[in-house]
Amino acid sequence: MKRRILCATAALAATVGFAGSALAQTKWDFATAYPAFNFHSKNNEQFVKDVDAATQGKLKITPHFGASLFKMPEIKRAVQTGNAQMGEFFLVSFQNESQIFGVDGLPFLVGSYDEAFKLYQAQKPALQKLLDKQGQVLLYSVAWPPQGIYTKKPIQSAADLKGMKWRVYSPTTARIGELVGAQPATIQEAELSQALATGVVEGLITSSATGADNKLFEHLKHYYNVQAWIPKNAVTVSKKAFNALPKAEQDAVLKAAAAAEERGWKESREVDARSIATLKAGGMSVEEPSAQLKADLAKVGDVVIKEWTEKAGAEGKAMLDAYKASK
Ligand code: PCA
Repeated sequence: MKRRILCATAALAATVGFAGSALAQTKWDFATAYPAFNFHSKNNEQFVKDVDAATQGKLKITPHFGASLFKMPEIKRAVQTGNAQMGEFFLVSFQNESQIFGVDGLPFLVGSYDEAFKLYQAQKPALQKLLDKQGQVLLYSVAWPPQGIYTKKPIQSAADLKGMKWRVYSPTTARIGELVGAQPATIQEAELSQALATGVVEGLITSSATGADNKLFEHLKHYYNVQAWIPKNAVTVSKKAFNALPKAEQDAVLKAAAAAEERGWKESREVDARSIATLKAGGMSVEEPSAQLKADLAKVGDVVIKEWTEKAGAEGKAMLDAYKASK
């Protein structure tokens, strides 16, 4: 009888031991700013699933969509300070911190996804270094579709943008607004629908995807496919959180991140075509910009690039040179 009790105790200890190791689970919060149905969000969700599968559930990442944990401008700092272990943010909106974040928001520097990817490769070493200094590891970075102009009223030239309530998301979009005499106002995507409904916005530059996600056709009637630039989101993890993982889990994260980057860029291209169809179906007039508008925007673009290059110094120049050499 005594032996039996001992055996039972040993079995119980083994069970507890096993449960203990099953509980040795790391939990991360992943703060994002875009709705769950957005293509970046879906890509992030797949990343989370891949990590879960590859680590047999030992690393559980909880994605928080739609700026529900932190607003987009706060996400980067949240990862930096460890308030969220992972985050996704829009790089160009942090250009005031460093010009390196803004290179993919420069007008008409790239003319296609292939060029945007080359620009990313030229930016990447400096970007990784900068994020590392800020206590983060860059996991992946995925492009939004090319940026076009949405307006309430039709526009033929930059002069038609004068006085327009102009939603901006970065120092460059604010500067463009200033140069054309519009009235720039910073509004996050999460607040865009409300800003449109209350008439705070009459025009903006963003992607077909964001236009479709937010049903911009309910308030704005014109989309000009100007393909001004192809900006990116970055997904980062706190260096401290990453370094605390066992090597096998670190490898699983990096492998899933590489897959997410590849999948995301592919999806971005496809989403552009789908979103333009959605805009049309919603009653939006999708147009090519007039020759005058193109010429006006090219001029504004030159000013913006010149100003950026002056501020970005040797590091910026090296980045542009590396990009041009890779083209
Ligand atoms: N959509 C986001 C960032 C770029 C884009 O296409 C936005 O408008 O905020």
